[in-house]
Amino acid sequence: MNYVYYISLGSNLGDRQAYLDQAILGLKQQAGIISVEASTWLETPPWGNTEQGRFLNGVAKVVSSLAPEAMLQGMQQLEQAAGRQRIIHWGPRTLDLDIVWAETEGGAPLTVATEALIIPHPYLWDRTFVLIPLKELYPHFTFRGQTIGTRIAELEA
Ligand code: PH2
Ligand code: MG
Ligand code: MG
Repeated sequence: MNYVYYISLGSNLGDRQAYLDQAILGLKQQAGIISVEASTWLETPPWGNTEQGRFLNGVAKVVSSLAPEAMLQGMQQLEQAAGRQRIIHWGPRTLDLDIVWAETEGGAPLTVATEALIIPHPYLWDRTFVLIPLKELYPHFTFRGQTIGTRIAELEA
């Protein structure tokens, strides 16, 4: 069975575009990955901890035979390859990859709630830097009875 993962990518340190490009390339090269489609990249003000530089953000749609835990491991390898240091929670980072939404190829939503991984991402529905690129790849996405377009408009109001 294959899974469809929607992965949020972000960088606000160093050559942000290069880290993101490298991450997309790295995803494509991993075992168990069937396809990778990236959104356009957008520059966004920092959300949460606002005392840091602007981010470059996007979302990738990844079709994969890997179960969520294995998918996460591969993503963490890519973060480490980008020299990611975990010092400050929500602090500056060279590369952050988060699974924000996942479903089966048949379209059945996947939920995971372990110490290491929560799907859907707890802040999925609160962050325009995730929702705007996600809408590009998944225009008919709905969550909690609301369309993604309506939610973006609400957050931007
Ligand atoms: N990631 C965070 C915290 N704040 N803000 C923006 N604009 N983009 C991010 O990717 C981001 C953030 C924690 O993961
Ligand atoms: Mg994150
Ligand atoms: Mg993360």
